[in-house]
Amino acid sequence: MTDTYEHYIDGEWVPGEGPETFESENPATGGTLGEFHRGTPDDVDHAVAAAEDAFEEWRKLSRIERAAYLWDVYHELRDRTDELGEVVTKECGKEISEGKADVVEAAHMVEWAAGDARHPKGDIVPSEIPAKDAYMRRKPRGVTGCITPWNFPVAIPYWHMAIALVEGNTIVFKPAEQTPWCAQIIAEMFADAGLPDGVFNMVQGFGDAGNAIVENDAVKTVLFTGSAEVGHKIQDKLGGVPGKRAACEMGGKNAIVVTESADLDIAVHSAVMSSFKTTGQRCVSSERVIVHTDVYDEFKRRFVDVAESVAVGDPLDEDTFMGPLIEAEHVEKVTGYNELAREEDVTVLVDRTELDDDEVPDGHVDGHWAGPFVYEADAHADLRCTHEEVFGPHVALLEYDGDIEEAVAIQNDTDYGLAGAIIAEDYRQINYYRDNAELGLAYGNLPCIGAEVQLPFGGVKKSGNGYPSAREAIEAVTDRTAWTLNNSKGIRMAQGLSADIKTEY
Ligand code: UN1
Repeated sequence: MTDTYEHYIDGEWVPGEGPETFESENPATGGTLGEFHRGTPDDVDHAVAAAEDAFEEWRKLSRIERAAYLWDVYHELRDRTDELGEVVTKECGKEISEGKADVVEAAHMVEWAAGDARHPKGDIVPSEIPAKDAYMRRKPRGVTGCITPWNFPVAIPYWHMAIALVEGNTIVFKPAEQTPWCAQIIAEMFADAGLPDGVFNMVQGFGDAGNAIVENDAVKTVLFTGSAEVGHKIQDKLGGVPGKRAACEMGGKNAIVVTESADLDIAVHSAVMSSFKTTGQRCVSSERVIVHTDVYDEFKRRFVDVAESVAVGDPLDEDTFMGPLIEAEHVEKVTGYNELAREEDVTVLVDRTELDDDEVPDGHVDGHWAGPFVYEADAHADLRCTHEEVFGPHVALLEYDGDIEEAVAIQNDTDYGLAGAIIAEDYRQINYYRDNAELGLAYGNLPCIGAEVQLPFGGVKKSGNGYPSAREAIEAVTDRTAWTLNNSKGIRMAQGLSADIKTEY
């Protein structure tokens, strides 16, 4: 990439009002991938105005007509999966199978949304009165702001946008500043699909641009996926504003529970996948493994063995399991939490925070590396390291002695409630966990990552308000109308309410 890439507003590529540009960096090498104009609040306001103008025409199309544009995007995502997977890997550092899976997940979401356009919708609702027909309708809410993270730079924008568009909303998209190249390609795909001007707009930039979306009165819905810190600010700002809606999906301090009945092959495999895939940088990644004392020593030995040897390196190399962290500040954050754990007196079992020189691949010394950090801690102690989200390969082993109630109490001892898994062969333990773990996404005998797009995705407690992905996203971007039609010439009311108009004469 050589030019300075632009915003996409009202069907045009524009440099925007601001003088500043920023660069996209390859986190594995520190090299520059491209230069981008930095959007200002004014650019956002232009984009919102364009989206507002486009809304009236766009909402008049049928859902099937709107979905037709998305099928073009779907085919492009499918045809270019390998190429775009490499772009994802280069820009956000996920190893190559994950880079491609990000694009596949995006295609699945577009397929779900566009396919859903032909499905019957709504409910027919009975009435006490035979001549009344009642049914539910959904209407698009209008301009939708989509603020998305870097860790799924293609998939998550489509989680937000595919459904919002099919439902008849128009979009202002503010991608993460770490992954503008992926966002550029997303915008090119919408431009290629020939969406009417103003239906989709993208402003590249930082938090000030995101904030301008949140603060613009014409934006009816904000879809946000990212850090709890930012998500809660958005919820606080919009929570009390009539007519505004914020659907926020944030992080977790997710856990895997391994009971005494567990198959330890499944337990170790699931815990390694959950903790180290994406270098621990999924909002569903697990940073706690809660293990029954009867199987603790064997689990610990096997988990530590893998953590010591798991392949950290060039994410484009198919033999790599973990790529780099996203950026230098994030290495500092993760390193800080690893140091904090030591200060909190945990027992460190594996510390690959700084990789050995021979582990860093040639040409990658300026990458943002940090390997697994594993420790054991008291399951009942009030430690910051076992309660705060690190968003990295930082894992606490927490031993428990007791029944499943005890394990679930430890699992629930967090402000968050996004994802978790139980590894057990005893169905009573599994069912207890299913019914009592405070989670939006719960798994049995599986890693707690890798949800498919047709599942509702989202958390409880501090992790969010449970809207994103599939059906639930439809609720976020539409308003319901309960519609009742009288087919008779007379008016008859329900509940025995008199319809007689009584006069004095
Ligand atoms: C995220 O963790 O930030 O369930 C999103 C998964 C993916 C989405 C993860 N489908 O792991």
